[in-house]
Amino acid sequence: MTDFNKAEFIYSAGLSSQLRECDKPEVVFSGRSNVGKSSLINKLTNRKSLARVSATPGKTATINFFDVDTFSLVDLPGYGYAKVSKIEKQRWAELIEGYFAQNRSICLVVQIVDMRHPPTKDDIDMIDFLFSNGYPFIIVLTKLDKLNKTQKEERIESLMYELSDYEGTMLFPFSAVTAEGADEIKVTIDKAVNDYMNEE
Ligand SMILES: Nc1nc2c(ncn2[C@@H]2O[C@H](COP(=O)(O)OP(=O)(O)OP(=O)(O)O)[C@@H](O)[C@H]2O)c(=O)[nH]1
Ligand SMILES: [Mg+2]
Repeated sequence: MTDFNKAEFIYSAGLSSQLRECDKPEVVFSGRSNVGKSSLINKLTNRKSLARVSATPGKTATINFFDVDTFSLVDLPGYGYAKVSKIEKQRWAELIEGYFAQNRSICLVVQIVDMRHPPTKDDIDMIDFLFSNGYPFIIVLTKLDKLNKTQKEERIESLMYELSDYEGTMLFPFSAVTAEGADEIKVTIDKAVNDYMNEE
């Protein structure tokens, strides 16, 4: 099993033209602004502030790359935040679309959804994009600590309907506060990296 604690920041890209060719398979973290992408990366790597976290949505405005042993973690800027300027939104779209348009070595996309609410229209658009283009992906349901047991069960049941078009998608409830779910996610990432390398 990979030691996720040995993670290091490599670089940030603010424009897709700044993206470097991949030298390692990439595990990509995608989700709407403020959903907890950076917090998940910090929890998986056991670091307080490897990826920057903020109470202000729209914190991650660049694509940030972190290396962990044989693979890279890619922190995407969040989509769907209403309060940034149109120009800023266009730059984010250019960045995210530009990233996926490149022929990158993506071994897994970790799509993050707030467990308290049904997926937003933007979430569904993103999941649709991943599904229809055949990207390997899992869904991490974050902020689990904000739900009690009954609420948790209700949300899981509802998600079965909300995500019924994407059969076979694995769901991982997770909390960046309690770290519940972190080990399962790490095992899944590890397996995706190994499967990807064995295919090559
Ligand atoms: N209670 C709780 N709060 C969380 C959890 N994950 C993230 N948060 C909080 O949610 C806020 C946003 O977290 P980030 O990790 O910065 O979210 P992000 O998706 O990287 O946001 P952008 O970079 O803006 O796209 C912060 O205040 C976090 O502390 C969680 O599992 N539980
Ligand atoms: Mg972030």
